Amino acid sequence: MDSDTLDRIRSNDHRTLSKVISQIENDGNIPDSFFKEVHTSENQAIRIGITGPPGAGKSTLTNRLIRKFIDNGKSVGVVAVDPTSPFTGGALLGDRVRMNNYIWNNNVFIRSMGSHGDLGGLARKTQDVGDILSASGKDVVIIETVGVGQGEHDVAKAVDLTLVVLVPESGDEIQLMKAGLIEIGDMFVINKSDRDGAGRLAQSLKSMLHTFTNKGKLEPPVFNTSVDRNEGILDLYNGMNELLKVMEKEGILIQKQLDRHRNRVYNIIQDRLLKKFWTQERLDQLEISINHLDTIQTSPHEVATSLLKKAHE
Ligand SMILES: Nc1nc2c(ncn2[C@@H]2O[C@H](COP(=O)(O)OP(=O)(O)OP(=O)(O)O)[C@@H](O)[C@H]2O)c(=O)[nH]1
Ligand SMILES: [Mg+2]
Repeated sequence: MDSDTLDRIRSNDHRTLSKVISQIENDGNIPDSFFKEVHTSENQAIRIGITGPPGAGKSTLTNRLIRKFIDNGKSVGVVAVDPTSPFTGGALLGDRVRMNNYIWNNNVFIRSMGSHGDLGGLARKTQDVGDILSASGKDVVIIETVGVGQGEHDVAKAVDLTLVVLVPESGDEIQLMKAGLIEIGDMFVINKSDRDGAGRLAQSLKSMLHTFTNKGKLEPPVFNTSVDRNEGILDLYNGMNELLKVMEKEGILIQKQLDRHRNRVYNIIQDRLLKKFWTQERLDQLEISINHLDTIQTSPHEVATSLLKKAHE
């Protein structure tokens, strides 16, 4: 990683962006000094997370929002995070094709990123990629991720504003609560509102959000869209900008950024300690210790303690 690379990132060279992002994705050893430089040249892009169940219309919506942003003179970087599940693999390929419209546009950069099975690391990597896109001068960074589990929720937390996309079939309140989508959303979109049940879900969602929003917190707004038909996009776009303004005024944005900073330090240390601990030798020791039927007799706590003890010898 040389200073040329940094200059090329700052001058919005998309090929360099792509190369560096691959390196982050593959856990290439990028020195701290590089991230330090990236950090100082960050332009504070607004980071928007778009999450929701598979097939809810997140990519179609992202496409519409890209159009709105560039029509308003903003540049956009998009990361579509693929938790490498067999269910999203095919759809993601579709995303790439659909989002290809912007390939020659210097104000739009789109990338997908996989987890290689390491969901924990994905949140950290997504943050790093966000920094790179921010340093390239993008005004807005959009992170699309399928909201199905904790790992993806962590990714959703890597942003300033989380938009949860639901569809009329997304289920009742209890299911939504269970999926953990309620507490991560700063705003909600009920897409495919051309279908039955959209009005009903919007109503029950609104009353649920009203009940569950703590005093002093902002109550997340709910929008209905049919992104396929380009309906409701303008309201949503305006609503999002309005919400960002309020969040800034109320000090919520800065608080989120501080929380993120704390989390990142925490995650980086956790990742590094784990990596350092699990040397090939220790992995081998673990394998040996579970290779006997009588291992079952030894408590996992005991095995862990013994491995940890060896670490200090
Ligand atoms: N009826 C209807 N279909 C829609 C609407 N918006 C999107 N779709 C369709 O829903 C399908 C899924 O859309 P995507 O944008 O790929 O959804 P996604 O949430 O990105 O999907 P994953 O990334 O696979 O989770 C596509 O066939 C869209 O054409 C809508 O408003 N109404
Ligand atoms: Mg998608």
